[in-house]
Amino acid sequence: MTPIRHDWTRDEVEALLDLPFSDLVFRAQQVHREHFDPNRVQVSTLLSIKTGACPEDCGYCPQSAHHPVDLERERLLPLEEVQEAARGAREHGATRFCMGAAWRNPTDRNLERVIEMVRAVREQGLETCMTLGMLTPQQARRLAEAGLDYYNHNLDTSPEFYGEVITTRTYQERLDTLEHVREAGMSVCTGGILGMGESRRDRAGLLQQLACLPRHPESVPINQLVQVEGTPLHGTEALDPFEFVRTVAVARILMPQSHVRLSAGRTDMSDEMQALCFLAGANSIFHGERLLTTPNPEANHDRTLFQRLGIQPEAAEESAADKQPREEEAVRVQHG
Ligand code: SAM
Ligand code: DTB
Ligand code: SF4
Repeated sequence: MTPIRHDWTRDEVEALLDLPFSDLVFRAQQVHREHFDPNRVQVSTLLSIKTGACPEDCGYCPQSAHHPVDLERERLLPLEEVQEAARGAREHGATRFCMGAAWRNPTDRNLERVIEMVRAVREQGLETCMTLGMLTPQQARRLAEAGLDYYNHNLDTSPEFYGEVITTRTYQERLDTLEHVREAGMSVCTGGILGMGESRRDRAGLLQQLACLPRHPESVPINQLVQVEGTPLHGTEALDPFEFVRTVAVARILMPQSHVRLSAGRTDMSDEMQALCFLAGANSIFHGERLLTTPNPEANHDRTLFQRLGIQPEAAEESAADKQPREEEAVRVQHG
């Protein structure tokens, strides 16, 4: 069994990314089969509960108020609309409902409203995830008490490249929120974006940060940049698809027990590239025709792709296994 490590060096991670493609994918697939059924993929659905006018200046994001993007802004959605969207997601086979808000951080008043949303979505039998920006320890505790299962908060890239993409917050602030989420007892969803003009060493830096967290994130979204006109990163040279697959494979090797999510950017990927990502250990996707503000593949297309590859959607109870004590904790208990 592959040992669970939290002490990867940047050079070790880069050496994995440098492996011949077939050797790398073979290793990733071996690790994948030790921990997961290779023919099961977890399915989540996304809803933007508050859209646009964000005070942050993230260079990739169409929702930033700093960029001249043609985007309809929306205030925090009424509870009924969220309930209706969650019902639709469940009917389409999603087991987790992820709600995103274009905030730097929620105010305490906003927090009250999103807590009602968490309760309502849980009542429909779905797992819940939110991404609302930075949280204080107290806000994280309140969300956890309301029953929020996952919190998404991406590190996005390496610490060195971060300042090239975002200037309104620091990497350390991201790490701090992840710590608050973990301490409150929620499952952590954190990953990054590829294709922003970063180097392979930056991709190694992102993966090293994720794999050296005190406990691996339960969910690791790997996004490909969705290029939106008006954002500073629009026009960035596209990433070689094999480089994307390599990064997925190394995420799988470093974090053997985590769900690795093939996230944004699937509309720009061929079916063959997505199949390579699954082979490299990706085992989660966003399903539904919209991500937050940009398009996602049509539901029918995904259904057909799953059928062609013999993939079954994962049942809710299987991903709930995330909440069981895992191998790394069991080991700590034994020695501790
Ligand atoms: N405002 C909160 C935050 O930044 O944490 C939550 C919403 S934000 C839109 C969630 C994540 O979406 C970002 O961390 C980023 O990784 C991803 N994202 C945003 N725009 C993207 C794009 N154009 N392409 C790929 N991923 C993107
Ligand atoms: C994540 O890593 N990707 C999702 C989710 N977490 C919140 C967001 C992707 C956003 C893509 C651009 C948009 O649709 O606005
Ligand atoms: Fe705001 Fe999040 Fe977009 Fe950054 S990524 S501009 S914080 S919505």
